[in-house]
Amino acid sequence: MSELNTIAVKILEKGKGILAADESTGTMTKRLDGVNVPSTPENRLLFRETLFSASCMSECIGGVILYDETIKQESSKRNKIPELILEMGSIPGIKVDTGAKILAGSTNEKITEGLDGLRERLKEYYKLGAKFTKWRGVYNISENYPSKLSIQSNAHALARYSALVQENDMVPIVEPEVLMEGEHSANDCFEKTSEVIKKCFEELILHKVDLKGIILKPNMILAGNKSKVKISNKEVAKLTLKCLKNSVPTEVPGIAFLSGGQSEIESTENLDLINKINDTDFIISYSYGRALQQSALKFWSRDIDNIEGTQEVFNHRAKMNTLAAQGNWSKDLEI
Ligand code: 5MM
Repeated sequence: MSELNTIAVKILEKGKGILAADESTGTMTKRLDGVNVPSTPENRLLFRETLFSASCMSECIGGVILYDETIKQESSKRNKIPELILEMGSIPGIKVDTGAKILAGSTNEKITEGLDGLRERLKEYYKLGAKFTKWRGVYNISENYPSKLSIQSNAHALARYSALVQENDMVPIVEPEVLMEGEHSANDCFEKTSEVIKKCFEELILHKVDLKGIILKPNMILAGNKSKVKISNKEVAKLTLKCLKNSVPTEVPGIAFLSGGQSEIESTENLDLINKINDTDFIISYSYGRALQQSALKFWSRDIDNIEGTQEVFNHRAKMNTLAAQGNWSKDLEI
């Protein structure tokens, strides 16, 4: 087993998943505004340190994706955040893209940037303790989208990013996110997501990326949030697994879903149903941002000094998702 494969498997072993705490300052400010907490570097750190010191970190959270600001911050005990994460039994990672910008040639779509100077930034993050990285491409579905141009250019960027990350001895998380916003059907989502993922792997192979040393972070197959026709959770699980079986090479060790705007319970339930029918060798787990943090953030905002109470809320959510990643969750475990 290669070293990168060992890291990828370790992050997702035994039902563990990933905490996506890599909100850029703009996004984190929106989240904090939403609960009336001022978005200062101190408050952003306090909330995140509260999560990173919770007991679920050792049993449930195999890896944490950090943002540039956080990886360089010091915890209240004066150790660096990546050290705190390691001490808690988890693995630190870092978001390395610099955001999605308007794609020239297709003004309604986006291309993720951040390749310029990436090799140098990766070396710095490696020294700071990162063992894995993340890059997210975004695609929207409507009559003419995603365009071939957006599918091709984002896949190319994801592959160039992945090759550079592996060159620097870290595991790339490859995140092509087909957004839930829109009127499209689950079938449209199935077709577009399959096309997007297949193109990503075509480019990853062309760029000689070792597929055993990556983690794929896709969306689940869902009907658009404005679609009149919804499908059942069982149907979501079936279509999602079918899409992965058709488009992901078997060498890939692990798949960790994004939650993409689903509620906490819905993303847990869908993950559980997928694992209940998982007949592949892929480890299928979670890499949730909102679906792991929402309740904890709400609780914390009422009293930002209530560390233990906030951790309890976070521990519960992480535990539920770790059960779901093993197909062992049921609704009556929710409190
Ligand atoms: C945590 O949010 C990440 C994006 O932050 P920016 O938009 O500020 O760059 C995002 O990539 C996240 O990691 C994934 O979308 C998964 O998060 P959700 O909330 O969809 O599970």
